[in-house]
Amino acid sequence: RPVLVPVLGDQLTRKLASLRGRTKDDTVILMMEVWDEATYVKHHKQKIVLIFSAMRHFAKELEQAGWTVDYVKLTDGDNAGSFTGEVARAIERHDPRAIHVVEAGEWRVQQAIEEWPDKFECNVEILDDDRYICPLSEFREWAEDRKTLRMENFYREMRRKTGLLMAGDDPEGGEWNLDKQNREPPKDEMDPPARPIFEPDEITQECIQLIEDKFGDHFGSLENFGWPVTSDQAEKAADAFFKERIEKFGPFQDAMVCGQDDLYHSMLSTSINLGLLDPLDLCERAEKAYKDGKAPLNSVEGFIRQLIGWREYVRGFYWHFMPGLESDNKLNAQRGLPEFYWTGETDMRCLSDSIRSTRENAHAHHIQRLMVLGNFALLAGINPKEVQDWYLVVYADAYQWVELPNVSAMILYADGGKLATKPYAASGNYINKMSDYCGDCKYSVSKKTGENSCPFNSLYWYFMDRHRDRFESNQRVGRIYSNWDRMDKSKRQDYLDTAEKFLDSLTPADSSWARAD
Ligand code: FAD
Ligand code: DLZ
Ligand code: SF4
Repeated sequence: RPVLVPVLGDQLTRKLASLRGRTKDDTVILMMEVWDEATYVKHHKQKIVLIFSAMRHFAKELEQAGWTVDYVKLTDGDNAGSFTGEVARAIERHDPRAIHVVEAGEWRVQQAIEEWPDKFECNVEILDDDRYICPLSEFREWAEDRKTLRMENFYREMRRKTGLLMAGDDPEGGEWNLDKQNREPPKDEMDPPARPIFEPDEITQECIQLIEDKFGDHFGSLENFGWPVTSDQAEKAADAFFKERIEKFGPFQDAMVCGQDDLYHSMLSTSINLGLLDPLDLCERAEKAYKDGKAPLNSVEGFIRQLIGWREYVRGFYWHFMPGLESDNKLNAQRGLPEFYWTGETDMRCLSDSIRSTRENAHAHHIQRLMVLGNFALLAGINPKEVQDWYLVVYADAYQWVELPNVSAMILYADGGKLATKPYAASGNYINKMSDYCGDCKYSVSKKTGENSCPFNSLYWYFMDRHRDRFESNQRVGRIYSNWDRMDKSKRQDYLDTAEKFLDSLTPADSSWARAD
């Protein structure tokens, strides 16, 4: 009797703990396209194509290497629709002596897996996902010892643990974090090389047909589909980043240019999250680029911090604070998501361009997600549930373990400040400084209130005034209230009226964009 190894859609690597050390004649690998996963939110079409195509390619590679793969397609007649249902059917087919499965990335799926030992008669082993640098038990231990959790402290531990950019016990170059050097606004002559686009092959074409057919009403366009769907393609995408873009990755990390969707970002998150790329290997390549004199320390440190700092930190944070994190709403934000998040139809140029990129590429870069789309949702007081659904739907790299901490805690402050020391709230001034959006916008960024004033300006004060009780004592933002208090009463009222008028003009989105009725 074989061992049954279910491999989930975001576990696409032969280095997976459940596959390592197994022999081919003793193992059946089970991969499942299931309705539950494809529809728990109405994912961007590119996201489903990416996952299905990458799963199908991975299954083919395994089969070519001599493994037995039982691959269940979405349209297979008896498809049970869920992971648990499909494992039950596979048990009937293969009569395994045991099931070896790597823990799921997401709470929802892990809850289901944890029922398997009681549900199924064979032995079920749930293994740690050791593709991450920090096991969940280690994060828990680290977090339980502390009153406040800070990414920066966690990150230093990860630097020590991995030895990346370390000079003995000290950080390479004397400083742990070079973020100060990574805030350059865009330059006129910026001309970032395009990332490689991978033309859909036959397998991907089939997935495109399937998704158009079954999920044609989901958000997003499939025209630009060019994501890596195999580890070979993902390695090529990484090669291009290390050759052409890492040098300027750091300085322009927070820059935004209308119509330039990739800039100097790696564009590797979809591949990393699927398992096609190993994050530690990427960090080692980045470190080598520094040591070989091909990239400056601020770029390399910035890249490594995103991966062994932020990425690992949000994963630990997610599991530490679930399931409460999902329903947290400490700022009591109740407004519905504006329809323009789905249609892109707004005169606010920063938002419409970020939404265009999201629709065309199933991607927007970090500062668009944080300081344009996120900042707006925070200031306007959009309820966290709708914002969470939106981010989970629209990005090809979105899985709840990484989306939720970024959305709920980082942008919306819905956790009450467990993750961020201050709300990421900013007026139009910030967007103007870091982008070329404002010049051609219908709104005037220099106008603070009234007709055609940039909505971020009045929304900023509307937000700060609304949450004065909470933020006045905050060391990092409390000081701004003296500016507010120095303004004439009528000016303050002007800000609040302008913001309210703008908010009243917004059409709320229909919930059927994100979830089936
Ligand atoms: P780069 O800028 O090249 O960064 C390199 C890598 O660092 C990324 O590939 C990613 O793996 C990692 N990284 C960077 N920032 C973060 C972060 N804040 N959290 C976790 N990992 C990070 N990333 C996702 O992978 N999935 C999501 O669902 C997701 N949702 C987000 C929602 C919001 C509101 C915000 C502010 C950020 C979110 N991010 C998410 C993080 C980040 O925006 C994306 O990882 C990044 O834009 C992906 O593009 P890139 O590969 O070019 O990243
Ligand atoms: C996101 C997704 C989608 C759309 N479909 C599937 C699927 O049909 N089969 C599968 O194995 N995985 C899918 N995924 C990714 C899963 O949601 C992912 O494996 C979970 O995040 C694990 O927690
Ligand atoms: Fe965005 Fe305001 Fe600038 Fe328009 S003026 S692009 S709304 S920040």
